[in-house]
Amino acid sequence: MENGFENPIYITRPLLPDLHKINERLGKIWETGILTNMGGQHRELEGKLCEYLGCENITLFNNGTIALMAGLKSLDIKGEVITSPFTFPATIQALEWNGLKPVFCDIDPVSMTIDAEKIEGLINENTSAILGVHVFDNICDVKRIDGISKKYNLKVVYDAAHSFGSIHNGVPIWEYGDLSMFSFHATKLFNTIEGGCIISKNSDITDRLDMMKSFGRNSDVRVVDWGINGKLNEVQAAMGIEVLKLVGLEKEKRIKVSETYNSMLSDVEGIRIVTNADMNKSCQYLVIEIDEDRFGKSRDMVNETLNSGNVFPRKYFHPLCSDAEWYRMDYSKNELNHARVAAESVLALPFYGSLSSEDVEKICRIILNC
Ligand code: T4K
Repeated sequence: MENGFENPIYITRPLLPDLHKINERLGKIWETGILTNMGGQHRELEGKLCEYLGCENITLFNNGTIALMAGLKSLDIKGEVITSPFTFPATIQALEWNGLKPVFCDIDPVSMTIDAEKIEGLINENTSAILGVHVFDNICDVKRIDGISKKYNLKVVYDAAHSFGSIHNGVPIWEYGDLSMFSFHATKLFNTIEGGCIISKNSDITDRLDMMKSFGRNSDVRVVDWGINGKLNEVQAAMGIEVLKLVGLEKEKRIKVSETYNSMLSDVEGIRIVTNADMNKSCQYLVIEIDEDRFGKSRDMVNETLNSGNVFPRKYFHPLCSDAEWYRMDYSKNELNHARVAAESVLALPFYGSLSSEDVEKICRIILNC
């Protein structure tokens, strides 16, 4: 099938360890009878992740959304939080569950992260924090955001759901801001099926989160803080330990896949590759931006043509969070021009290590001939 594939090609394929290795770990879990509540697998994964990510403090969670909710709660912030509308709904929902008002800021048209130049204009006496999203592992303007936060005494939280293991300016990405959230969802480079974590340089924050994720109880099981059930269970942790061993090789393979996409698409008029892949990046997504006027076809047309060839990219992130029924009345269309353009023109293409160069070339030919 020159114009398509027999079997569907999705945006990603989760990293799956050898089933025997998982069974061995399941055997250990069965022997102990400890299925959750921070058992041996959980402790082992915490240690392995600290080693891999170069951090000392980590709190594991049952998913990235709950991690972000708890992370925001741990900072005791109130009022308004300036954030990006160009993100997955979870970013905004984590604010809402904390009773915090999202104030949407436009994005930089190149990186597609929050436009740091426009943040100051949105600050008022109710502003308590900035919530940046390292969207597609394009890193926010962390230095400038740091400067703004110091000037106005604001907290800084990063939604680093897409940035597992990313190094920026020679330092791990979690070193920026008060805390960062990473997602371990099945669709992420590193997965625990569902899962996530908060990393902070400040051990007071991670100690507090360790309590908060377990009903706000201290070691005497007295409730002494805000609480929720945010625990990662032993089976998820076992999965994580085995998946982590595969991450390095998977990144190398994804870099090769990205080179093939680059060779086919980077010089095409009207197509821009928004992401980049190297060993310092998470290699999470491969996203293109399509300029309809210059390419001659819209993002939606390209998407439909790919779908008819059994290829299923994703329009991450469309519609904008600010355009969801829930929020839209507060925001006029003009304020978020770059974000609106991005939402109409991006396409996250299939991107995973086992995608062959022949398949990538075929996907690119479908795009080019559409
Ligand atoms: N912040 C940001 C910026 C995020 O992007 C996310 C999540 C979060 C916060 C919240 O983190 P978590 O609470 O999820 O840890 C997917 C993921 O579910 C979501 O984690 C992710 N971002 C988002 C960008 O993508 P959907 O609704 O697009 O997923 P779905 O089910 O359509 O999957 C996409 C494709 O992946 C499928 O077409 C096939 C493939 N797939 C999917 C699953 C679930 C598999 O091959 N295997 C699987 O198990 O949200």
